[in-house]
Amino acid sequence: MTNDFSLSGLRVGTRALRVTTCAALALVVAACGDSGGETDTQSGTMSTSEGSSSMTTTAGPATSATTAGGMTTGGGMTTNSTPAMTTTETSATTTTGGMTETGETTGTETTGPVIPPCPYEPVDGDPGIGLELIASGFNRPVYVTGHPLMPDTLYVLEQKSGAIKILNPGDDAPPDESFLELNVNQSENEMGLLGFAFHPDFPEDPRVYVHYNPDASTTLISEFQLADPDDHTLADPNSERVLMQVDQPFGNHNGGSIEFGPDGYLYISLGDGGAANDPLNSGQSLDTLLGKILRVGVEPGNGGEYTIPDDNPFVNDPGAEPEIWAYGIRNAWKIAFDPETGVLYAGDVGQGEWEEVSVIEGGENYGWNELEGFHCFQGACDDSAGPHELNADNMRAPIVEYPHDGPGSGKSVTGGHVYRSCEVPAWSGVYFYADFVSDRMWTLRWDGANVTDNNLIFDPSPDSNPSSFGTNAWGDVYVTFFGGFGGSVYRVVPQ
Ligand SMILES: [Ca+2]
Ligand SMILES: [Ca+2]
Repeated sequence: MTNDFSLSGLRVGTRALRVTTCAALALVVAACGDSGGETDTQSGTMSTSEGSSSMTTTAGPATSATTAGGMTTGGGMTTNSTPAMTTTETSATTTTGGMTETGETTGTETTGPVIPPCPYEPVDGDPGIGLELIASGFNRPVYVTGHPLMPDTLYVLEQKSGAIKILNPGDDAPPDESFLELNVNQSENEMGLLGFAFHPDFPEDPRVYVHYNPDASTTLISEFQLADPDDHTLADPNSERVLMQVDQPFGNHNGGSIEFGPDGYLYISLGDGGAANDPLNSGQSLDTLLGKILRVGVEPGNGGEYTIPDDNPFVNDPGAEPEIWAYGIRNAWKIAFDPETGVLYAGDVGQGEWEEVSVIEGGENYGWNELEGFHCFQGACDDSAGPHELNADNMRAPIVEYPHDGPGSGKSVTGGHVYRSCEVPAWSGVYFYADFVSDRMWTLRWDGANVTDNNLIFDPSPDSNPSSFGTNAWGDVYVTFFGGFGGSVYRVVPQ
């Protein structure tokens, strides 16, 4: 295998390699989201289970929904009752970034936790978009997110090692040690460790959540505790509490994201279960958790390991699973909230012709397997709905799509994240997304009613197989690539 990674167009930045133009990588890694036409050799009947059999359909928010995953990028400061961190940041009494307050205890009042001020000098205007290499050498990185109080301390998931690696500021490679290491399925390309979220009150509440496949027929949503509440570098591997177990009828289309919403509930993306054409009709069936976005409270309650929000859209429908938030999903393996607006984006991988990004709203039907993108899938339908409009069958169209062939094409969308960093105010609200197979990357703007911008920004990206986007409390956007020379993590930067 020749590695013809070109150094032209690269320059060394203060921290790491900064890529300012598109360099080509020839190495191709097997697709994760998949393209059309695949069939699984597995067979068997689908049987989802809702985790604890004693789950009930009541209870309110399980978490104090003061923040969405710690993303207080709008300048909001949380004022939890006890300081959660005693790192050097807590000694600051004033800041210039407008994002933090003192973490000191004064009299009987305490404030905290403390997020360091956004460290960047804001860039005027609308600069070019660059990607700064932070670190490489990861084994199939599938997600990156910042520690809620230490935004430039990054937690990176490796799909097949099942490990979560912590990148400290300045690190350019993953450490040997892991924050957590799970035993995950090795045989199925799309399975493994897929999703991760800090509790919204982390680290004061020292719990984290993972979405993974321990074997070829199972998805688990589990909670782990820190081994020591004052040590953010290690989770206790023996502290697993399984919230939800879902049977997987096929090896692919497992979804994979978990994200806390601004309401403090955990949102879970599950694919249609797998194979071609959604043979079990999971997307359009409300009696299965497959092919859905779910919404649950993470505290045990009413005899189960999680709770159902009272205002979930199908709680009063006896034929529907009450966890369902939205349906008609094929394989939205990446979903993300805009931390400022609360808009939920999903990149839903298509089968043979169209890739889409949708804005997810409670109770809505996103079309699969009757729609692929804006188009009818195998048979007649109403394909006249415009972006985010409903068709005649009350199916919600995506906000954008792109084809599998031709200019600007791709074969497996990697849903992105929204930029809210102080570094480039002009980019605030921009959603970055990519294609895992064609390595193209785009930005779009959604104003709540219309896509006001949709631009191809890298053709191709500086590394191969963009596998996920992530963010931190400063609102930076990071990208992970499977890569040709060891998986990598980049940060979106002005150039
Ligand atoms: Ca599956
Ligand atoms: Ca759709």
